[in-house]
Amino acid sequence: MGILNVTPDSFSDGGRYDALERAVAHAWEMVEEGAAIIDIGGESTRPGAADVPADEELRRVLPVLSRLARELPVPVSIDTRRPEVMRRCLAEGAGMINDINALREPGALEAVAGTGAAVCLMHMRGQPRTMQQAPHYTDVVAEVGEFLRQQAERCETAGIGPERLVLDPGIGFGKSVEHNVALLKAAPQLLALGYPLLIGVSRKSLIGALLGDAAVDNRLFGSVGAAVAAALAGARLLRVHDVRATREALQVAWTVRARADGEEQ
Ligand code: 8Y7
Repeated sequence: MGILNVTPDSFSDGGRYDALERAVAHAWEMVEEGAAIIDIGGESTRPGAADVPADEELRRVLPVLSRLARELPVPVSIDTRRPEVMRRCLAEGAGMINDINALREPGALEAVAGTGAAVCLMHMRGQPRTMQQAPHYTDVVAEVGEFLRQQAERCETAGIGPERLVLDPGIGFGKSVEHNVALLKAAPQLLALGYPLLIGVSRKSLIGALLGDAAVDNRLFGSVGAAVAAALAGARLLRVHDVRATREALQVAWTVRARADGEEQ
């Protein structure tokens, strides 16, 4: 899953892909590099980010979506928490909703249920503005797993079948470095819930911390390492900025693993 930020304040792209043509070109580039899904986001959800009103989010996302949904050979995902944005984007051809709030906003479940769209349910403790202020868990893996199980059940009850669901422990969303590492190691427990797993670690502060305070521009190799580790642990989808680097690393790691296991490639 290639990340396409259309936020003026996105921390790692610096708003460079804000303009429509550049966003479309960047999406195509990621597809040519091997992305199987493009995830468009119009609200910055980095720690400390301010809320964006729905009309502003739509103003950023819709023009890019309407081009990409028609042009791209792969599905387009919309990274949003807002039911109104979900509805408009699903009507415009989005194939997936990536919700860091796991469809908890009133109306979000209903916005998605009657469509055929896929949904990524992500765990987040607190809200982006404050979530990194001393997050506490007694057993982070059990608590995140239980949250995801409940939200998936809520979706299935509303008619969103398991084939439409993806779960994500939400690396960096209300978690310390230790919590994040524990969750990355816990892929087998999370997979036991019976849904595919999505992991997003690309350029995150976790990578910076594990490398000893590496700046955003120096997190590529660490991000690729984390993506490969997550995939080998069982993650099916990886949300990344650097598609080519990740895809090539995965291609080699996967081939070696398959051969080592004596499986077909
Ligand atoms: C994630 C995400 C972000 C993630 C899913 C960033 C929108 C922060 N992170 N969605 N979104 N999983 N599903 O650094 O980890 O990209 S925003």
